[in-house]
This record gives sequence, structure tokens and C-alpha cells, in this order.
Amino acid sequence: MRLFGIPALALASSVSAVKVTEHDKLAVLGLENLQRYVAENGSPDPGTCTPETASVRKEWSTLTKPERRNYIDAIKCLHSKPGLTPASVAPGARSRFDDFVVTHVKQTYSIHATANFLSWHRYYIWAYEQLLRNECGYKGYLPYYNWAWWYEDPASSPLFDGSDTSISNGGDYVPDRNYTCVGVPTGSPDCPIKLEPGSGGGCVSGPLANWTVTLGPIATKVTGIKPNPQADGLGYNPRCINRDVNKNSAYLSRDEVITELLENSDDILTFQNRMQGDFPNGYLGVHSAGHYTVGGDAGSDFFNSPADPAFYFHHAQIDRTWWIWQNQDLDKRRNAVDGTITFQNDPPSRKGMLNDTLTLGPMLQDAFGNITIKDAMSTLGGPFCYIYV
Ligand SMILES: *[C@@H]1O[C@H](CO)[C@@H](O)[C@H](O)[C@H]1NC(C)=O
Ligand SMILES: *[C@@H]1O[C@H](CO)[C@@H](O)[C@H](O)[C@H]1NC(C)=O
Ligand SMILES: *[C@@H]1O[C@H](CO)[C@@H](O)[C@H](O)[C@H]1NC(C)=O
Ligand SMILES: *[C@@H]1O[C@H](CO)[C@@H](O)[C@H](O)[C@H]1NC(C)=O
Ligand SMILES: [Cu+2]
Repeated sequence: MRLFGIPALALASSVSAVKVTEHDKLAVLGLENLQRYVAENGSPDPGTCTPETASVRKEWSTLTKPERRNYIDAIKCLHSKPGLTPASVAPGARSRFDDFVVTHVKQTYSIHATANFLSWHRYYIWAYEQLLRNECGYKGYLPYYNWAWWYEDPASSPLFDGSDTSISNGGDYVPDRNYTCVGVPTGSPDCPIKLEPGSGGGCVSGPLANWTVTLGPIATKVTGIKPNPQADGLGYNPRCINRDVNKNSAYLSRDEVITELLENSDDILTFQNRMQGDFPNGYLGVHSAGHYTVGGDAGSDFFNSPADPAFYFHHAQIDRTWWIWQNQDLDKRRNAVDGTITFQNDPPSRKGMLNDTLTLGPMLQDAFGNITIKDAMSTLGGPFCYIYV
């Protein structure tokens, strides 16, 4: 099988300059399936995008250093541009970047452990990519962080090594911290999954050392963070980006775990549920594992996690993992949707459907409109036109 005229294996080794793990091989096979599928069935609606014309999202370490600096400049730009969130909605919002944080906070219970979890987050990170490109001079496409490549020592990965081509380090080290109980609300007597502290715990050093987080915390796992002046966490609470980059958590999203998830999830409900964890049975799942790999104040906050720009790297890998899963069997998985419209079906609600609306909320819908879940089922359909390598 040839891709873009290049033998697939050569492509795999040239793009995956660092490593080609088992799930990366599934990504290559999936891309071949996708090319065949489009050749046989045509491009998904609106029918203009093909794998050959699509933009290519890459692992951070495979971007050149100037490309990485361009990205870092663009996120700083988004974070210094005035936003559209009115003070009556979130007095703590200070930037266009914060418009994204606010919509995630406000929709938390209708976009996690729901039918639209994957599709909503696909739309959300795409909109962020568009603003970086259209308003902040970013020339590339959304980079992802491949959990499997860096799980042994995420703090020394090119994303978190603290260099001028990283998004800052994993937090300055704070000794003598306790384990965290994850998968349960803070303060719960149960502790199904104990996570030992990581190598950070404090404010970040490096390019984002002066970045001010203003929203939250709402449900952070870190103790000692200054509380928000408002009960809903949307008041003004300026502080640093705090992280605790954590290899104990990263271990739970290593290649073996991703590959097992991809190979042993026959239907979308199994896939999305296992991806989001089975906490009572001690299974963290790659979604939470990636969040706790970043850790810290925002990184561990279910609502406020997009306040740390690391969020978008993790969620691009979540989206890539879904894309890989879909591409293994496009006839069955191309439009597979299941689950309900409330968080963990609590309170009980109807099933999500392909014609359900995905919205980015009042501050972003003027720029991006609303779409349906169906529009988000292919990275070559709806508003999208991208692939992953
Ligand atoms: C660590 O947390 C547990 C409860 O989660 C508590 O029982 C224990 O005393 C704590 N240890 C320290 C050193 O704070
Ligand atoms: C942070 O601010 C200080 C003081 O203005 C400045 O010296 C430093 O260069 C800034 N660091 C970064 C990474 O922007
Ligand atoms: C969505 O699809 C369902 C099932 O196909 C249908 O019953 C419903 O009327 C549709 N809703 C809208 C708003 O089009
Ligand atoms: C987008 O969807 C939301 C939620 O369903 C709705 O309130 C809003 O009016 C819609 N916006 C547009 C532009 O259709
Ligand atoms: Cu989310």
C-alpha cells in the first residue's frame, strides 16, 4: 500500500522520527483504510476533502524548532487578545483563550461521559486550531502529544522539558506531598486509584512562566490553591500555571494500554467508556491518565483543565485515538454514536443522536456556528479537513 506515492512503511518511519509503537502502526493501517474508503465512497459531506488534501497534525517533537516557537507565540497571542466573554458571565475571563475555558466549564456535565464526548472535543480543539491560525499567525496545524512516546519520563519530553521550544516544564519540584485519590470527588472517603506525586508540584518555568491563569479552581485535586472568589469558579483569581508532570500517571497511557483499548473495543460505547476510565475497578483510562500526566492545579481540574494550554496537546491525542479506532473498520464505525446526553447518564436521559447539536457556546458560535454530531464523525467531513500522522 502506498500513501501519497510513498510506501506506507517509509512514511511511518519518516513521520514517526522518534518511535513507531504498536498503536502508531494501527494509525498507519487506519490511514490506508481511510484512503481506500474515500476512494470507494467519496469524501464525507461536504465532499471536498480527501486524505491527500487534508492538513496534517503532527507530534510536537516532529515539528521543527521554528515551528514550535511559532506555536508558542500563537498561544501567547490568543492569551493576550481580548475575549468576548462578558463580565456578567465570567468576571475572571481575561482573553480569547479564556473564552475556550469558560465554554468548557459551563458545558462540563453535557460533554463528558456522554454520547458527544469525542465529537464535542473534536470540534472544540479544531476551533482553537482555527483561531491560532486565523487570529494569531500560527502557520501549522494542531500538534498532539503522543503519550506512548514519553511515558517513561514525560518531564524530559520536548513538550515539557522547560526549553524555549517547550510549553514550559512540568512544574518546579515541591517535596513532601501526599498521594492523590483520583476517580472520586475531592474529599471522598473512597480511594480506588492512588496516584503518587509527580516531579513538579509548583509553578512552571520556561516560556509560559509569566502566563496568568485567572479562572478556577473548580475541582482541582491540588490542595493549597487560592480559592476562586465565586462559587462557580468563574471569578478573577490570578495565579501561575501550576503542574505536576507525573510518570506514574503516564504509565497508565503507555502504548500497551492504548493498543489494548483500540483492539478490544468492538463498539463505540465500550471504546468511549474505557477511554474515560472504570474507576471503581481501578482502571484510570487514557483520558484521565493524560490529564493527570500534566497534573497540577488546572491539569487535575475536571472543569478548568483547558486553562493549561497542555490540554490541547492531550486532547489532540484523544481525538487521534478515536480517529485510529474509527479507521480500523470504517463501515461499522464511521457514524457510530452511543451513550446519553447527561454525565454518566445522571440524571437518566435519552440517547445522543447524530443530529444533536454541538455548540461552542455564545462566545465562539459567532465564529464557528453550531454543528451536529454527524458533522463531527469524520475528520474529512463537516468543517474539518485533517489527518494525523
Ligand atoms: C495522606 O493522605 C491520607 C488520606 O488520603 C491520610 O490518611 C494521610 O495522613 C496523609 N499523609 C500525610 C503525610 O499527609
Ligand atoms: C517574565 O517576566 C519577567 C519580568 O518582566 C521577564 O524578565 C522574563 O523575561 C519573562 N519571562 C518570559 C518567559 O516571558
Ligand atoms: C433527529 O433524528 C431522530 C431519529 O432519526 C428524529 O426522530 C428526530 O426528529 C431528529 N431531530 C431533529 C431535530 O432533526
Ligand atoms: C447553537 O446551539 C445552542 C444550543 O443548542 C443554541 O442555544 C444556539 O441558539 C445555537 N446557535 C446558533 C447560531 O444556531
Ligand atoms: Cu473536556
